[in-house]
Amino acid sequence: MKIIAAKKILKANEELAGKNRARFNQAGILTINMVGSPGCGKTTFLEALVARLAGRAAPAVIEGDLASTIDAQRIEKLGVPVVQINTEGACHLDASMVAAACDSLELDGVDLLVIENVGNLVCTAGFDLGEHLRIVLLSTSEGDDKVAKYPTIFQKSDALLVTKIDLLSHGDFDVDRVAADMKRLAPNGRIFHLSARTGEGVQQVADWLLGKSRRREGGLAG
Ligand SMILES: Nc1nc2c(ncn2[C@@H]2O[C@H](COP(=O)(O)OP(=O)(O)OP(=O)(O)O)[C@@H](O)[C@H]2O)c(=O)[nH]1
Ligand SMILES: [Mg+2]
Repeated sequence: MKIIAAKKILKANEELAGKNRARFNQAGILTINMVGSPGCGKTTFLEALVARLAGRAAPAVIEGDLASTIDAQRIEKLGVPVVQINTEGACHLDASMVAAACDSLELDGVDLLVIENVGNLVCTAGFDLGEHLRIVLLSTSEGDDKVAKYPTIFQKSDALLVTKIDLLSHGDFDVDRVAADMKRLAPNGRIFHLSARTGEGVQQVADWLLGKSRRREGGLAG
């Protein structure tokens, strides 16, 4: 019987992720790995973000889901280049899937590549895709204990987007508790509060990403 150690698989993924990152660096593309539970608002945020990038940066999107092209269709409607990855059961994207998706995306002229990972707060934490930034979304309807209960993904993220803040008055979500837990796990992580429904807070995230993107164009890509 052959046994392949998980460590080996992770090492192979790391190597491929490094190749992806080198490819993005060479093309001057800022790449974002967007993670969060099913339904936390990833695609809706992305739709709102695309509207705020208009005329300022050219985005492209890779959508990851177990099945269906529902999210890719939503992005395609906005006129943004998009590829859908169907993992057929796998609970996260990996670097080889992203490399394959990039081969079928026209990346010339793209400034910002957003990868919407499979909805999952656990498995997505272990797999580098070759991104420059990892952004984790947590919606106010999921509960304010989630950062403490699923620490790894938050620890490994550059920013936390607390989404659906328009629902705050309908529940007991404590934004201060979440911010304190995030600060403890990722002291340098940025925290944004937004509602893709009302648009509140989306511009701040767009400006932050554009700032990062411009720095890459300025030759700081590494
Ligand atoms: N009230 C409110 N609802 C939102 C907001 N953003 C998203 N939703 C709703 O939340 C549901 C899920 O949103 P999606 O954007 O599809 O979530 P997702 O994270 O992309 O879901 P998966 O791709 O399946 O993991 C939809 O019914 C959205 O309309 C928001 O800011 N406020
Ligand atoms: Mg989605």
